[in-house]
Amino acid sequence: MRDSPAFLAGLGLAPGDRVAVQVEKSPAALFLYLACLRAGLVFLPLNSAYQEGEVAYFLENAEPGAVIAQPRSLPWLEPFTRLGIRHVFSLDADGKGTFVEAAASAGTRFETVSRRADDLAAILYTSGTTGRSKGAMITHRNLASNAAVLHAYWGFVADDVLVHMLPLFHVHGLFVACHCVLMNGTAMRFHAKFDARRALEDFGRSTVFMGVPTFYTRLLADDGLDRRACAGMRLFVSGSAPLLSETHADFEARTGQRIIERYGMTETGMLTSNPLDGERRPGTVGLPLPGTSVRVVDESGQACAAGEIGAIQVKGDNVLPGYWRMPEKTREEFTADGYFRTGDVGAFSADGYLSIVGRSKDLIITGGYNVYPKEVELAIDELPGVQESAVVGVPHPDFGEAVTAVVVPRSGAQAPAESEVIAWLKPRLANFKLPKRAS
Ligand code: MLC
Ligand code: AMP
Repeated sequence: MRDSPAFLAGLGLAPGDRVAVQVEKSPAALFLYLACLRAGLVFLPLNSAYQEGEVAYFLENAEPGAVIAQPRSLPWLEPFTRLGIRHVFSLDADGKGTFVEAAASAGTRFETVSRRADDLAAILYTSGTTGRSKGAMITHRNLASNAAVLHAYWGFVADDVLVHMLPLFHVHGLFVACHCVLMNGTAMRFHAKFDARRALEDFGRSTVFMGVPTFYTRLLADDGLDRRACAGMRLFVSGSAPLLSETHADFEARTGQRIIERYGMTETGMLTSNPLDGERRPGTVGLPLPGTSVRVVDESGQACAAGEIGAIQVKGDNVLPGYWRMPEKTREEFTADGYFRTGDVGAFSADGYLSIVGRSKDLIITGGYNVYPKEVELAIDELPGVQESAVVGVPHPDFGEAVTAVVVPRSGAQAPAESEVIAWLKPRLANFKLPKRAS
C-alpha cells in the first residue's frame, strides 16, 4: 500500500490538467492547493457562492480533469462527467467527504513533478466587462516572484503569526496571505471566515493581519478594538478595494497602528504597497513593489507627469502571460511593449506614491468581491416583463459599494417588485452579486 502512488498522482491526470475546486474554506482545501502545485496540476479555485449556471461556464471553459466540490454543488456536475471530467469528489466545510476518504486509503509514493517557471500553476476566473469570465493564467514564476517580494517587503520575521480570515478562492487569501506564511515557515490562525470578535481574540497572540476594507470597518464597529487588543500586532495590511482615508485615521486613533494599503489584481498579483519603514500615506496604494514596473499613461500612451491622471499599466514577473484560450483578449489587454492594462486609473505623486482615482472598466467592488454590472443586467433582463436594466455601485458603509439595480418594465407591464428581482436572481448568481436595492 505504502508503495502505491499518492492520491492525486494516482488519478492518471497529466501535468497541466486542471483541477477545479469549489469548496468552503478548510485546512484540507489549502492542502489540496499545495498538492496540486506539487503534482504539476493546475489549481482552479471557484468561489463557493457561485451557482449552477456560473459553475457550468467555468467547467465548460476550463475542461478540468477532476472536480472537488462542496456537497451542494455535486448534483450540478452530473452532465459534465459525460463531457470528460473523469473524477468528481466531495469536500465539505469540515474537511470531510469522498475526496479525503479516497486520499486516506491511497498510497504514499510521491515525487514532486518538476515544472518550469512558465508552466501554469493556477487559473483564476475574473469577469469580463462584456459578458463571460476570463481565466487568468497564473504561472509558477508569477506566484514565486510575488511571494518572495511580499515576504521581504513586509519584513516577515521568525515568530510571525498571521490571522487568516480571507476566503481561499481568490488572490488575497490564497496567494498573498498563505504564501507569505509559507515562505516564512511559521504559523497562521486559520478561520473559516471573517469574524470581528474572533479576530480581536486572536490579535492578542498573533502579529500579522490581512483583510479587505470591510474587515477594518467591521473591526472599528466593535468596542473591543483598542490599543491593548492590538498591542502585539506588528502589521495590518489592507487591499482588494479602496481603503477610505477616514478608516485609516480611525484605525490609527483607536489602535495606534497604521494600516499598510497595497494594490493588486488577479492578473498581476500585488503591484504596489505602502512601505513597512517609511511613510504609509492614506488614500494612496504606495510605491511600486521591487521588480514591478508601474506606469501611468495618457490616451496616446505617453507617460503622465506627476499629479496627472491616466491609465495604470504594469509589467513584471508577477504579471500573467494571458487569458486561458482567449488569445484575442490577451492581445487587447497588453500594449505593444508588453505592459498589461489594469483598467485602473490613477496618478503618481512627485515622490512616487500611486493613488487610484477610478476605473475605466465597468466594475463594482463590494466587500472585496468584483461584480460586473453587465452580468447582473443580462440576468435581470431575462425576467419576464423587464425591458432593460442598469446596475451600478452606490457607496455603502459596510461593503464599500453596494450593487444596485434600476429596472425598466416593458411598456404596459408593471415594474417587478424588488423581492421579485432578488428571487429571480438568487438561483442564477452568487449571493454577493445580488442587488441590495432594485427598483
Ligand atoms: C456576503 N454578502 C455580500 C458580500 N459577502 N454582499 C456584498 N458583498 C460581499 N462581499 C451578502 C451575503 O450573501 C448576505 O446576503 C449578506 O451579504 C450578509 O452576509 P454577511 O454574513 O454579512 O457576509 P459575510 O459572510 O460576513 O461576508 C462578508 C465578507 C466577505 C466581507 C466577510 O464578503 C469576504 O470575506 N470578503 C472578502 C473578499 C475577498 O477576499 N476579496 C479578495 C479578492 S482578490 P443575504 O441576503 O443572504 O443575507 C483581489 C485582488 C487583490 O481583489 O488586490 O486582493
Ligand atoms: P480582482 O480582479 O478581484 O483581482 O480585483 C482587482 C481590482 O481591485 C483592481 O484592478 C483594482 O480596481 C481593485 N483594487 C485592488 N486593490 C485596491 C486598492 N488598494 N485600492 C483600490 N482598488 C484596489
